[in-house]
Amino acid sequence: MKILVTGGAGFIGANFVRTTVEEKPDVEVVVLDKLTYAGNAASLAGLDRVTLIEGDIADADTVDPLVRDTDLVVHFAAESHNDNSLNDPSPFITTNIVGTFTLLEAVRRHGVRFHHISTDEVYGDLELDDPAKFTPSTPYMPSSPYSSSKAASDHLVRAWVRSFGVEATLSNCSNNYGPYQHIEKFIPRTVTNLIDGVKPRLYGAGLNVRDWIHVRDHNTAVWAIIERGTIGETYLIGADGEKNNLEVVQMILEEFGYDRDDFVHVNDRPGHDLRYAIDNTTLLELGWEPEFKDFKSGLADTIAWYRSNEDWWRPQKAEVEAKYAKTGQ
Ligand code: NAD
Ligand code: TDX
Repeated sequence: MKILVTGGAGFIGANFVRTTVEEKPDVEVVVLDKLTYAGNAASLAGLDRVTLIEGDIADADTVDPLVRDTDLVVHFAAESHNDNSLNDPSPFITTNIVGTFTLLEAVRRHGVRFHHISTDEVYGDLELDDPAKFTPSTPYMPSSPYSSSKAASDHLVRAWVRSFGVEATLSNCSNNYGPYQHIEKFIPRTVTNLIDGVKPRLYGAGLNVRDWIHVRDHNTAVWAIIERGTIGETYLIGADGEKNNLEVVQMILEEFGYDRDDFVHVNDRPGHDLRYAIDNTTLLELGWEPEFKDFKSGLADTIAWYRSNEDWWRPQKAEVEAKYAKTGQ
């Protein structure tokens, strides 16, 4: 079986390619990745049965022959960072919306199976004191340019299923953590700051809640949906990992052996979503189960990975922090 993985040099995509190559000996992988600031060929180093093609998912001439020659497209490629989308929304529109449209047209032309990776942020946010969780029938209410561009892409996929009979499934996952995550994101930023002796930065009061899942569990769920999911269905991926940002910073500080209060409050994110939480019932019905049920030990593994892989992240650290300095974060 041949699969085309878009965004396979990014955080979740690279972990997906690694797991796939290790665990599915009959699968050959082609990665299509633009290698933006968030893509890193080094995340795929040392893998057999993987070909990396540098190219843009919004370029039909690049996409068409690759889709024609594959059995399945797993679509991870995106502009993925909320803070960047507030500074400049434009690449979010081109990649997340036009890019998804371009892939959908190609799978429609060639009759290829498609799995679309999306986010729980399309549902907007929940109140902190609301016991509700997101389900596949929660109305879309995205808050940021990032989440609204992902929402648009989800709508395109469903329309191509219904109008053109494209064989697609969708998944909306909660916040991932694990190895190979870009250091602009909360957990790796905090960890690499502490490695550098810099205090973690907490946006606002730090009471915002995220539903953390280990990236490996996200990817085993994606395979469960590809293999056992129903065409046209949307599956929510989450592993009951709700924590507020203050708790996460304090757990990381403790893992480093520092005082729990050794962080600074910085400017809040404009429009900052309060809480995300996933009801994963339909995914459990596919027989999927998370491996990383203990956030503390998954976090400790992740911290150890960043400590031993400084070569991978160091080249980006100064630039990432210079960008945050401009917004007082
Ligand atoms: P990432 O930013 O780490 O990686 C994105 C990858 O896409 C990079 O390798 C980048 O070079 C590539 N890319 C960007 N624009 C491209 C283009 N026009 N053509 C080809 N490649 C392009 O992102 P991530 O965190 O790995 O997220 C992957 C997917 O998962 C995204 O669709 C995101 O919306 C979704 N998601 C992420 C999370 C999370 O917690 N990180 C949670 C739920 C869903
Ligand atoms: O230094 C920080 N301090 C801080 O308090 C950073 C970088 C973030 N935060 C807060 C903002 C959020 O409440 O931490 C939380 C997590 O922030 P991000 O890592 O930027 O993630 P988030 O905005 O929640 O979005 C992530 O999960 C859903 C991914 O980046 C998205 O791609 C995914 O769709």
